[in-house]
Amino acid sequence: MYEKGLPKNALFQKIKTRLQQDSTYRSGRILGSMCTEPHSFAKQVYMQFLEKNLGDPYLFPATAELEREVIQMFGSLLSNPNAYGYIVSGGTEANILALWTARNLAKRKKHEVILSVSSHFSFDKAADLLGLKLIKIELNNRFQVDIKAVEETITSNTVAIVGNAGTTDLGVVDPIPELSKIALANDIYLHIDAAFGGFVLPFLKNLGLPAPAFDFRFPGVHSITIDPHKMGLAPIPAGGILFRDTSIVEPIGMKVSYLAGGEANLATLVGTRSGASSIAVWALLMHLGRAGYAAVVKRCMKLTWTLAEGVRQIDGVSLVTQPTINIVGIKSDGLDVQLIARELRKKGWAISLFPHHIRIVAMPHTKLSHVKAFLDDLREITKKLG
Ligand code: 0PR
Repeated sequence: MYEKGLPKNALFQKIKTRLQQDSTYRSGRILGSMCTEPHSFAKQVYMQFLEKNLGDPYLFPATAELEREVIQMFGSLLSNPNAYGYIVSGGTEANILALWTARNLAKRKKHEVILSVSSHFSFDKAADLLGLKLIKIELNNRFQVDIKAVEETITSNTVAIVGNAGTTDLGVVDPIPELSKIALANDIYLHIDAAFGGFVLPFLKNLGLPAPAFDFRFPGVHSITIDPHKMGLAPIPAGGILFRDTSIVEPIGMKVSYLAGGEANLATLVGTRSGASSIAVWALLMHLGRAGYAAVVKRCMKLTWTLAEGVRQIDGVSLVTQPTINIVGIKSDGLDVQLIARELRKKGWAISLFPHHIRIVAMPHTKLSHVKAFLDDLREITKKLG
């Protein structure tokens, strides 16, 4: 810090120069991110309400009401208008809240959680924080969790099963109806991680596409993560956690007595938290409506198919699996996928690299010209390496 502050204009200039090395969604080079340029209306709204703090809902009861309405809207999208929940900092916090709830509800001495090997690493964080043992289950030939293995792994220590609705690496949906049956039969908490897929899967049906069902219509499902700051076009931070009803979160609720409006029962991980996030998400849902989101998903799915078809036509690479949502996994049988990724990155493509495949996410900021340019480079690289 300087002794004497610098003028604002000089600082804006400095910030712009300093941030020049950052990637931008506008450049079209970001093909490996699950986030995107926030919708301009959401940005406008967000910036106007930065002072709102939902950590003290009595000071901002009207903002708290908008958050409740957002949760209701998500609830009806996910077949349960009575859902209870919060707009949180992201999928990580949402997943931690779900497992925290499951652990405390179960009231056991040992705590095991069953989930697939392709579950997001936020569950590893949750396990470390909450003292849970994760039992990771292998995948079937469709890259879903192996249901039989889940069933066989249940013990009296199992406090939760996690199902994925849109895995991070391939966008695959686990067999949620079966998981729900298993969870009900064994009286175990079932959490669904739809952090990414939650804003895609409900709109596929509108487009006449196969959409695996994953939501509260299955009675075993206790909670769902659904993140507005991924495919929801909301400014960061905006994750979402929904519980089947308000009673489920009781074991993690904190009664806070000293707030201005009296006692509050708060069941979030963080205290002070952004009200602007909830207001911006509310505004976006009202502005875009289901049709608006369906249009966003349609565009992304068209790009996904163009990409998938392009990959099929390039010698040396192939699809890991047919994409369900706007995530494409590219593998190679003959070439080293790590090498391909390195060459792509040299050419300026920001792609994600998993142990055996490259992941491309066709996001709202992606254009057809970006996909075509990427395919041209991929063709050239595989030719060179082949
Ligand atoms: N659950 C799933 C299925 C996810 O894919 C992610 C994040 C999370 C939970 C955690 O969400 P938060 O990151 O909001 O806490 N998946 C992305 C990923 O790992 C996160 C991401 C986003 C990474 C943008 C890079 C990036 O540029 O790919």
